[in-house]
Amino acid sequence: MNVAQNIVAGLDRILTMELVRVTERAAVAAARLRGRGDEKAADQVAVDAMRQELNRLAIKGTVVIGEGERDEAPMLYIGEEVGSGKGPAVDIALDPLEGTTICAKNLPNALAVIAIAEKGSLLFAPDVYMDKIAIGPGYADGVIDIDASPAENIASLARAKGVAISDITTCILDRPRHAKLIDAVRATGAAIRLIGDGDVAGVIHTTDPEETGIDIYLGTGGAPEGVLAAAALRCTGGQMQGRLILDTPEKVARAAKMGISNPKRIYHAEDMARGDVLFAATGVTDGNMLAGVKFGRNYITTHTIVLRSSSRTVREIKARHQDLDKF
Ligand code: VTB
Repeated sequence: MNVAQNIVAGLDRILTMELVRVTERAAVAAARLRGRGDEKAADQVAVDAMRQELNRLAIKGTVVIGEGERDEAPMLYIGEEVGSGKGPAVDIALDPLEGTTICAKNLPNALAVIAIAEKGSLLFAPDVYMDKIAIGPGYADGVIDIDASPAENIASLARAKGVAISDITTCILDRPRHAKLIDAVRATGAAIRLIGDGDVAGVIHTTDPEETGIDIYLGTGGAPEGVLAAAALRCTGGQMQGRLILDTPEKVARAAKMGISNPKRIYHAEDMARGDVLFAATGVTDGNMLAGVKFGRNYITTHTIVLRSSSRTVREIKARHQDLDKF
């Protein structure tokens, strides 16, 4: 493939490797504060590290999903311009530490995450809740439906997978708001993996059930995390539907300001992350898919997954960093 074809296909694939450096660096910074009970500090170091590395990339990037509105987040706020400014214009969705509480408690599946897409391709989602449902690749369209009951979705997935309902494992955030959902899933006989935080990982885990043990993600989590998960699913295959929960006039107005005219719209993964998308996630704590950062005497080890939608390539990169000063 020559350079011209490479660019026609979407984003320059060289950026794939560059993104790995970005999440590796954020993950290493956060991992130094694993298990210290200080969520804010862990998040802050991850943000600083990610921003530094991001600003070395040859892109003209705009943060679309970031640390918050400009007035509430000094760095990596929504609308912040990042990158060297010399390169393609891209949208960026990021979460330098997805699962701050998980990291502070040193529990599984904290990640440093980033997605980039061509300018105007990522959903500009307000920081509200999103109702989500996701399954992995290899199923016909229509196997899941956000408007169907949990029992219907689980039965439909079991049929499509050719297994008993009791062989299906769902992933749900452990929150009081999910009490009814949890009861409904338990009544089907399916298993539930309750997670404390980290629904980006929860959704991604559906893409490799044999490795992770998760077949379907259900429930309500952050909308920004929904866009990040959708970006990953665009690359791995799989199906996701999400609907913003705009349950007050204030939220409807906030969403409208961000260009969302239909508050009840159902977004599929391809509506949240369009065109060519690159996605990278590095494990901060050990998880079902990615190992956490390991600090050795002479080197640091990181484990990253990096994905590209136009080629559907899934790469896992285990890096041994011997120049410890670079962090
Ligand atoms: C999830 C999860 C995040 O927020 O989206 C969740 O992925 C949703 O909000 O790790 P609540 O915590 O209010 O339920 C996090 O837990 C934290 O950002």
